[in-house]
Amino acid sequence: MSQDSPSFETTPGPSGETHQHVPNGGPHDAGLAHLTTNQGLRISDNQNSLKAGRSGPVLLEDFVLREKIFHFDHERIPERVVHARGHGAHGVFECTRAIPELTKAGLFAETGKKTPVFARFSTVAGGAGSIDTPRDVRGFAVKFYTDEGNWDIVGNNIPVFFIQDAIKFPDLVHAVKMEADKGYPQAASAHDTFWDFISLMPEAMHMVLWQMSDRTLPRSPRFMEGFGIHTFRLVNGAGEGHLVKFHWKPVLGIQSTTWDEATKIAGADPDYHRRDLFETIERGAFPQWELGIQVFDDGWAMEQPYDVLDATKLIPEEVVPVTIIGRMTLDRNPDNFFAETEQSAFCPANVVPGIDFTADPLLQGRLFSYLDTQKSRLGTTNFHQLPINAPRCPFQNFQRDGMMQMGVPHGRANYEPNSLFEQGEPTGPRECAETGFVTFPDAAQRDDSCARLRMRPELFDDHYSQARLFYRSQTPVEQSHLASAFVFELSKVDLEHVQQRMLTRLAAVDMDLAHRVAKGLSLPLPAPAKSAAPVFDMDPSPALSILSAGQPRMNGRTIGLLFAEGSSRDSIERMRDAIEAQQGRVVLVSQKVGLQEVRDGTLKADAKLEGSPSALFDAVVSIIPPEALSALRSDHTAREWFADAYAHCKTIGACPATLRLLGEWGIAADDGVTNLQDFPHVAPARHWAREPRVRLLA
Ligand code: HDE
Repeated sequence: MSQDSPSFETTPGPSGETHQHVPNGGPHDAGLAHLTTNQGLRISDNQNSLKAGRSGPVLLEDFVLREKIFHFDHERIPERVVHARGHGAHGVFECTRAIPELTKAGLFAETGKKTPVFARFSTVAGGAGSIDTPRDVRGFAVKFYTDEGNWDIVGNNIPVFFIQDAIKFPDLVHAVKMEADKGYPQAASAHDTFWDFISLMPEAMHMVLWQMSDRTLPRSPRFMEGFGIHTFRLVNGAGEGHLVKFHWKPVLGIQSTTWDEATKIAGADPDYHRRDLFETIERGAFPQWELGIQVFDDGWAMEQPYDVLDATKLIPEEVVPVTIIGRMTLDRNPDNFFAETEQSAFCPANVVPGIDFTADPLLQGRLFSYLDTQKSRLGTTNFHQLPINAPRCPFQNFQRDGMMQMGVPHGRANYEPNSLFEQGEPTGPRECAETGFVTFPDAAQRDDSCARLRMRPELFDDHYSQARLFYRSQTPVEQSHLASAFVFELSKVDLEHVQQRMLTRLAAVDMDLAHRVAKGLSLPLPAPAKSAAPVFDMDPSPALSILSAGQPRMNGRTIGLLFAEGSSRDSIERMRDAIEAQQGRVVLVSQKVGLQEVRDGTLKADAKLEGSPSALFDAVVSIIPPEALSALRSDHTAREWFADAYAHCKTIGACPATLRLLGEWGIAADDGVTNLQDFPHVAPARHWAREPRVRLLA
């Protein structure tokens, strides 16, 4: 490590990467048995403050108390202005297909090359203490600690964005966050100001269709796609550039919950997603995503009917296929949420040689914002020295001082060039024309006038074609979810002129969609809004639909198994084996917790029925003896457990006694209500044909 970089010790972590610790004898030296003050003084009593006499007032002299309270008073740091609620994990990225012909970036130079990563998933609108499952876009940010410096893909789980130009971002965020006068709603877009703004921003139409789709109700980050959104630039060793879009594809497949499920999960477990990721990693079932790229050149881009630098547009995978080049495995939870996840600072401007930006005006604004926000959130320009943010490769320059400087630079030279010599060599680092980062010279190619204009490129004016593409690429079930989400959100809007205006926008997207939403709101269907550019039909893209990919698999899913005293332990264990054989997981649920007498021994319940609604599981199965029926009959939670599983279109595995109970409760047997034998084969499937029987859909 160079003389200028902070002198942290490095030790290998489980992913083979190096993992930085606070310097020797630091505040969290695990080897130290004694409690000390921050000055290293051993503390004799951590229970009582220093008083004048046994019951006398506390003395100002008590520096141990004062130091402890002083530090506690300042424990909180400002939360992120957006993406405040998030959780993350460490892992490793492995290049599975080298692409030196496209980029000189070292992490893609050889197949098999491994790079440590830290990933953080987040909601956008809610505060740090809000819930994990609101209807919201999810952040998907990954920091690659490469040998050539840190590279961050700071993306979302949706491939497009609300706005085209960074200058609108503060307006967007103000509109979606809690209303300025009321201070509510928290973590919700279903309110006046959001839809007022959106209905005035036709460029947001494509994104709001994604937002109203099931994509914003992910089952957990493990089942989420991620996207870099913007078009970036790859540059190879010969200096040739290609345009690129980045995609993360979850190995377990994409899956979402229903809206009703998401709201019930929010009540039962506000930490559903962070718990899911943490516990899955603890169990060793490491989640994985494949990194894919869509590569195209400038000439092709110029021929498209949309502008690839417009972040409200995507390139269908059917047009430019996604090539998989690597795999990310998250295999280590943070040791400390604050030190790592909360203090992690991502920045789209963190790139490495071989990866460059484009002139996308949204991206360009982001290049400024992230560095700036860290100064107010982490309090110092030296946030890059925090272990979670520091590069794992040596780094050094002549930036000096600042608050909380951890490095102790050596020598007199703190400027460059200098002619101070040490052992015959000039002191300190020098620029490197051969291997240093060089900006790809494409900025002015598109518009050689280079006039300074507050304008957008012409193709940015088409706001509806891709929104239409998205709607028409969905299955009928997804279309009805989408229309219902619009009805729900707009039903929370008190301003009728905003509802009307939004309907004119939807009519410009697709008349069927607008008609369904208008009907749901009992409003007349207005004429479509005028489009600033011609709207055209694109070929539907099945890759944009979640359900087109088929039914979910058992791998990575959780099954709730209800049992009672007197249940057959043997049947329960056979069921568990069959589920685990397919990499599923079983949670044993009962009306009581702890060890229980069952027919052939004892069995310990993992969870109490009350507090473990079926919304927390991917499917449910019930193995109960007839004598348990009367206790279950009078238990409202038990009834809801099955009724919700049914309403959320989940598979219900039922023993004969359970079937009787379901019959009494009017829960109709259908394809998704199976016997115990069939259950493990169909369990994770959703039975959407049931939905119109249990829900009024738009
Ligand atoms: Fe961000 N965004 N953003 N954003 N963003 C932040 O940076 C910003 C945008 C995204 O897990 C902030 O450290 C502007 C698009 C993620 O820590 C801030 C614009 C996309 C995260 C900021 C955008 C994102 C952030 C707040 C419009 C998807 C969380 C705290 C030009 C490609 C990263 C922070 C994490 C966080 C600004 C638009 C993704 C204020 C100005 C588009 C995943 O700097």
